[in-house]
Amino acid sequence: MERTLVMIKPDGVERNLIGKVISIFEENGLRVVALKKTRLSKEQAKAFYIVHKERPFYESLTDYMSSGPIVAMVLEGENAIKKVREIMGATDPKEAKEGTIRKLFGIDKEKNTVHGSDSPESANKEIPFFFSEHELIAVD
Ligand code: IDP
Ligand code: MG
Repeated sequence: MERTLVMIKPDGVERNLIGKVISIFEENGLRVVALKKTRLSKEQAKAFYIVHKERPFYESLTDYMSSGPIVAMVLEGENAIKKVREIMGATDPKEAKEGTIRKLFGIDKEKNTVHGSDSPESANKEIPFFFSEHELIAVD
């Protein structure tokens, strides 16, 4: 079993897609072990995306990610990290496969509705960014 950090980004929350997005993950066998709605400050968004600090989209991305509420969750399942990335689809919704969350709901390459950890190392940093150990309720 593996755990990964997922966010529903401000464009998804704003368009009332929380339930639809979580349903897609659940239908694919992933289980929710932690869940919260919150809002990132600009500083928190910059910290979360620090690996992208040299990229041209860093300022815009962190403005956007702090522009409205998000939903953060930890999902668990076999190969959860890779599975979530497949279910989300490519970063740019125009390039995402049919049926993926970003193809279904993404607006553009920035406002692409969901985030998912890209590796075990990322998940190990991103999960504690939002959740303390006692908030992670193991699936039985
Ligand atoms: P990922 O979310 O598919 O892993 P990354 O390359 O890690 O994609 O980029 C992180 C986030 O930064 C993306 O999900 C998207 O919101 C934003 N982003 C990535 N590339 C661009 C771009 O070229 N223009 C605008 N925003 C971008
Ligand atoms: Mg990434």
